[in-house]
Amino acid sequence: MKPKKIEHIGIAVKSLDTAIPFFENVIGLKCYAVEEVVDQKVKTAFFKVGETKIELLESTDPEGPVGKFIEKKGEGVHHVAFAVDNVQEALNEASENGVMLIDKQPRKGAEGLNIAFLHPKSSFGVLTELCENPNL
Ligand code: CMX
Repeated sequence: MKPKKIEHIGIAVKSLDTAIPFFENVIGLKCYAVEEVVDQKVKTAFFKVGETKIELLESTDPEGPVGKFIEKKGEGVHHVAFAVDNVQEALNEASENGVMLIDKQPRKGAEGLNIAFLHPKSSFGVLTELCENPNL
Protein backbone atom coordinates (compact mmCIF):
# COMPACT_ATOMS: atom_id res chain seq x y z
CA MET A 1 0.00 0.00 0.00
CA LYS A 2 3.10 2.24 0.09
CA PRO A 3 2.07 4.83 2.72
CA LYS A 4 3.34 8.35 2.06
CA LYS A 5 3.70 9.38 5.69
CA ILE A 6 2.27 8.87 9.15
CA GLU A 7 -0.87 11.00 8.84
CA HIS A 8 -1.46 11.10 12.59
CA ILE A 9 -1.01 9.36 15.91
CA GLY A 10 -4.22 8.99 17.93
CA ILE A 11 -3.96 9.38 21.69
CA ALA A 12 -6.89 8.48 23.94
CA VAL A 13 -7.44 10.98 26.77
CA LYS A 14 -10.11 11.30 29.41
CA SER A 15 -10.54 15.02 28.82
CA LEU A 16 -9.53 17.28 25.93
CA ASP A 17 -9.76 20.28 28.24
CA THR A 18 -7.12 18.74 30.51
CA ALA A 19 -4.88 17.31 27.76
CA ILE A 20 -4.80 20.24 25.29
CA PRO A 21 -2.84 22.55 27.65
CA PHE A 22 -0.08 19.91 27.97
CA PHE A 23 0.42 19.76 24.19
CA GLU A 24 0.23 23.56 23.89
CA ASN A 25 2.17 24.71 26.94
CA VAL A 26 4.66 21.90 27.49
CA ILE A 27 5.22 20.46 24.00
CA GLY A 28 4.63 23.84 22.30
CA LEU A 29 2.12 22.80 19.62
CA LYS A 30 -1.02 24.74 18.67
CA CYS A 31 -4.42 23.07 18.70
CA TYR A 32 -5.85 24.12 15.31
CA ALA A 33 -9.15 22.19 15.33
CA VAL A 34 -11.60 20.48 17.66
CA GLU A 35 -14.19 18.29 15.95
CA GLU A 36 -16.73 15.74 17.07
CA VAL A 37 -16.91 12.56 14.97
CA VAL A 38 -20.38 11.29 15.92
CA ASP A 39 -19.98 8.01 14.02
CA GLN A 40 -16.84 7.13 16.05
CA LYS A 41 -18.26 8.41 19.38
CA VAL A 42 -15.31 10.75 19.93
CA LYS A 43 -14.39 14.39 20.16
CA THR A 44 -11.00 15.08 18.57
CA ALA A 45 -8.37 17.81 18.90
CA PHE A 46 -5.63 18.23 16.29
CA PHE A 47 -2.06 19.53 16.40
CA LYS A 48 0.41 19.68 13.49
CA VAL A 49 3.98 18.57 14.00
CA GLY A 50 5.90 18.63 10.72
CA GLU A 51 3.95 16.58 8.17
CA THR A 52 2.28 14.54 10.89
CA LYS A 53 -0.52 15.32 13.31
CA ILE A 54 -1.35 14.38 16.86
CA GLU A 55 -5.06 13.57 17.28
CA LEU A 56 -6.34 13.61 20.84
CA LEU A 57 -9.46 11.48 21.32
CA GLU A 58 -12.00 12.04 24.09
CA SER A 59 -14.83 9.53 24.21
CA THR A 60 -18.41 10.79 24.00
CA ASP A 61 -19.84 7.38 24.97
CA PRO A 62 -18.42 4.83 27.45
CA GLU A 63 -19.49 2.05 25.02
CA GLY A 64 -17.62 3.63 22.08
CA PRO A 65 -14.18 2.37 20.96
CA VAL A 66 -12.21 5.01 22.88
CA GLY A 67 -14.44 4.76 25.98
CA LYS A 68 -13.85 0.99 26.10
CA PHE A 69 -10.12 1.43 25.42
CA ILE A 70 -9.67 3.87 28.33
CA GLU A 71 -11.71 1.66 30.64
CA LYS A 72 -9.46 -1.35 29.81
CA LYS A 73 -6.02 0.18 29.26
CA GLY A 74 -6.22 3.76 30.52
CA GLU A 75 -5.07 6.82 28.60
CA GLY A 76 -2.37 6.37 25.95
CA VAL A 77 -1.51 5.76 22.32
CA HIS A 78 -4.66 4.43 20.67
CA HIS A 79 -3.78 4.10 16.97
CA VAL A 80 -1.31 4.94 14.23
CA ALA A 81 -2.70 6.30 10.95
CA PHE A 82 -0.93 5.97 7.60
CA ALA A 83 -1.70 8.21 4.59
CA VAL A 84 -2.33 6.16 1.47
CA ASP A 85 -3.43 7.13 -2.05
CA ASN A 86 -6.46 4.84 -2.11
CA VAL A 87 -7.96 3.32 1.07
CA GLN A 88 -10.14 0.80 -0.77
CA GLU A 89 -7.16 -0.57 -2.72
CA ALA A 90 -5.07 -0.69 0.46
CA LEU A 91 -7.86 -2.61 2.25
CA ASN A 92 -8.16 -5.09 -0.61
CA GLU A 93 -4.40 -5.64 -0.56
CA ALA A 94 -4.36 -6.11 3.25
CA SER A 95 -7.29 -8.54 3.06
CA GLU A 96 -5.54 -10.55 0.32
CA ASN A 97 -2.57 -10.80 2.69
CA GLY A 98 -4.78 -12.34 5.40
CA VAL A 99 -5.10 -9.22 7.55
CA MET A 100 -8.29 -8.94 9.63
CA LEU A 101 -10.17 -5.78 8.64
CA ILE A 102 -12.42 -3.75 10.93
CA ASP A 103 -13.77 -1.81 7.93
CA LYS A 104 -14.26 -3.53 4.58
CA GLN A 105 -14.75 -0.17 2.93
CA PRO A 106 -13.75 3.39 3.82
CA ARG A 107 -15.94 5.67 5.92
CA LYS A 108 -15.74 9.40 6.70
CA GLY A 109 -13.45 10.41 9.55
CA ALA A 110 -12.33 13.71 11.06
CA GLU A 111 -11.22 16.45 8.64
CA GLY A 112 -13.25 14.86 5.81
CA LEU A 113 -10.72 12.06 5.29
CA ASN A 114 -11.75 8.63 4.01
CA ILE A 115 -10.63 6.23 6.72
CA ALA A 116 -10.60 2.53 7.56
CA PHE A 117 -9.11 0.41 10.34
CA LEU A 118 -7.13 -2.84 10.42
CA HIS A 119 -7.73 -4.99 13.50
CA PRO A 120 -5.03 -4.69 16.20
CA LYS A 121 -4.98 -8.50 16.51
CA SER A 122 -3.61 -8.57 12.95
CA SER A 123 -1.14 -5.71 13.44
CA PHE A 124 0.91 -6.66 16.49
CA GLY A 125 -1.41 -5.03 19.01
CA VAL A 126 -1.39 -1.62 17.32
CA LEU A 127 -4.72 -0.44 15.94
CA THR A 128 -3.85 0.73 12.41
CA GLU A 129 -5.79 3.32 10.44
CA LEU A 130 -5.53 4.03 6.72
CA CYS A 131 -6.43 7.55 5.56
CA GLU A 132 -6.98 9.10 2.17
CA ASN A 133 -7.46 12.81 1.60
CA PRO A 134 -10.16 13.01 -1.11
CA ASN A 135 -9.11 16.60 -1.90
CA LEU A 136 -5.58 15.69 -3.00
N1 CMX B 1 -5.29 -0.74 20.27
C1 CMX B 1 -4.88 -2.02 20.57
N2 CMX B 1 -5.73 -2.98 21.02
C2 CMX B 1 -7.02 -2.62 21.18
C3 CMX B 1 -7.50 -1.34 20.90
C4 CMX B 1 -6.57 -0.38 20.43
N3 CMX B 1 -6.93 0.86 20.14
N4 CMX B 1 -8.82 -1.29 21.16
C5 CMX B 1 -9.18 -2.51 21.59
N5 CMX B 1 -8.10 -3.31 21.60
C6 CMX B 1 -8.03 -4.71 22.01
C7 CMX B 1 -8.54 -4.89 23.43
O1 CMX B 1 -7.51 -4.66 24.35
C8 CMX B 1 -8.98 -6.34 23.42
O2 CMX B 1 -7.87 -7.18 23.54
P1 CMX B 1 -7.97 -8.56 24.39
O3 CMX B 1 -8.96 -9.42 23.63
O4 CMX B 1 -6.57 -9.10 24.33
O5 CMX B 1 -8.44 -8.16 25.75
C9 CMX B 1 -9.55 -6.51 22.01
O6 CMX B 1 -8.94 -5.46 21.21
C10 CMX B 1 -11.05 -6.38 21.97
O7 CMX B 1 -11.37 -5.16 22.63
P2 CMX B 1 -12.81 -4.74 23.15
O8 CMX B 1 -12.65 -3.74 24.20
O9 CMX B 1 -13.64 -5.98 23.43
O10 CMX B 1 -13.40 -3.98 21.95
P3 CMX B 1 -14.10 -4.45 20.63
O11 CMX B 1 -13.67 -5.81 20.18
O12 CMX B 1 -15.55 -4.17 20.76
O13 CMX B 1 -13.46 -3.36 19.64
C11 CMX B 1 -11.91 -2.61 18.03
C12 CMX B 1 -12.08 -3.28 19.39
C13 CMX B 1 -10.43 -2.37 17.81
C14 CMX B 1 -12.49 -3.53 16.95
C15 CMX B 1 -12.74 -1.26 18.06
O14 CMX B 1 -12.17 -0.44 19.05
C16 CMX B 1 -12.74 -0.54 16.74
O15 CMX B 1 -13.53 -0.84 15.85
N6 CMX B 1 -11.83 0.47 16.54
C17 CMX B 1 -11.79 1.21 15.31
C18 CMX B 1 -12.55 2.51 15.41
C19 CMX B 1 -11.95 3.46 16.42
O16 CMX B 1 -11.07 3.11 17.22
N7 CMX B 1 -12.41 4.72 16.38
C20 CMX B 1 -11.92 5.77 17.26
C21 CMX B 1 -10.95 6.69 16.56
C22 CMX B 1 -11.67 7.49 15.51
C23 CMX B 1 -10.85 8.55 14.81
O17 CMX B 1 -9.61 8.51 14.77
O18 CMX B 1 -11.50 9.47 14.27
